[in-house]
Amino acid sequence: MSTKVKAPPKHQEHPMENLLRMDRIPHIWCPTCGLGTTVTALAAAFEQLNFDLKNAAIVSGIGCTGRVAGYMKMDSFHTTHGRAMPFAAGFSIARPDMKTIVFSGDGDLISIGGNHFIHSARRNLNITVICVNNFIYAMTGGQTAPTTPISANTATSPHGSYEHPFNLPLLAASSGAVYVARWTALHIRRVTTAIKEALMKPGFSFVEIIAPCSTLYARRNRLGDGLSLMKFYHDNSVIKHGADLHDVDIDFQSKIVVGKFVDIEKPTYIDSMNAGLSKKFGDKYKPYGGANGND
Ligand SMILES: Cc1ncc(C[n+]2csc(CCOP(=O)(O)OP(=O)(O)O)c2C)c(N)n1
Ligand code: SF4
Ligand SMILES: [Mg+2]
Repeated sequence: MSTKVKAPPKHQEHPMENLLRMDRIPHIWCPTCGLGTTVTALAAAFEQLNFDLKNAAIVSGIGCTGRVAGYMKMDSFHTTHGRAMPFAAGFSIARPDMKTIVFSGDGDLISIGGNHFIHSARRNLNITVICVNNFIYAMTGGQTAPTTPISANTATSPHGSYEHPFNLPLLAASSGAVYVARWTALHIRRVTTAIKEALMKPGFSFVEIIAPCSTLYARRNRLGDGLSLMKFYHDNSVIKHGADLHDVDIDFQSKIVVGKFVDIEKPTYIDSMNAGLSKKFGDKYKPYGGANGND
C-alpha cells in the first residue's frame, strides 16, 4: 500500500497583498471586530480608483482603529492620541500634490482630538477623514466616548451613559466639511463608494463608519457577538441621502440614519490662501501648491 504524503498547499496570495503590509499580519484585532471590513473597503476603494498609493499618505491616532495606518502599504503615520488631524494638516499643506487620509477612532478624533477636527473642517483642508465609530474607547478597556449612546453601558458608565453624544455628521457639516457620509461596516459597497467619492473630493471630506466592537461594547451591553451586532446595525439602518442632519442622532440599539448627506463645492484652504494673498499682493504673490499653483 503506497503512503503518499500530500504536498502542503502552496502559498496563496491574498487579493489585497499589494495594498497591505503583509509582514504585519496577523493584525491585532479581535475576531468579529468590524475594523477588518473597514480596511477592506479602503483597499477596495484604492483598487477601483486605480489609485497610485505613492500619491497618498495615511495618518492615524491611537486606538484599535489607530492601528490601520500601520497595515496599509503606503506612507503611514501612527501619531499620538488625538493628534492625527494636526499632523495631517501639516502634511497636506506641505505636500498639496498628495492626498492626505486620516483613519482613526471616534475617541481619538472627536474627544481628545475634537478641537483639531472642527478647525480642520472649518479651514476646508484637503483631507479625507474616515472615522470608525464603535461608540467607545475600545483599546483602553471600553470607556465612555463622546459618541456613546445614552443608556449604553461602558466601563465608566456601568449604570448606563447619561451624557448626550455628538452627532458626527452634523458636527462635520456644521464645521465646514464639503462631503459627509455615514454607513455601517456591513454596507461594504456603500462604504467603498463613499471612500472613493471622498478621496476624489478636494477639501475636507468625512466618512463615518459605524462598526461593532465585539469584545467590549457588545459584551458589556449583552448584544451577542460582533456578527450579531453588525447584523443589527445593518438591519436597523435607514438610508436617507441628504437627510436633515439634526435628525441623524444615534440612540442606543435604535434606527441609524445612513447615507450621503453633504456633497458641496467650496474653495480649499490652499485655494482660499492663494486667492486672498493674490488679491492683496497681485503679481508679486506666487500661488502655492493646489490644483493651479506652484510648489
Ligand atoms: C494623551 C493620551 N491620553 C490617553 C491615552 C489612552 N488612549 C489610548 S487609545 C484611547 C481611546 C481610543 O478610542 P478610539 O479613538 O475610539 O479608538 P478605538 O480603540 O475605539 O478604535 C485612549 C484614551 C493615550 N494613549 N494618550
Ligand atoms: S477591542 Fe473592540 S474595537 Fe478593539 S479590536 Fe477588539 S473588537 Fe475591535
Ligand atoms: Mg472607538
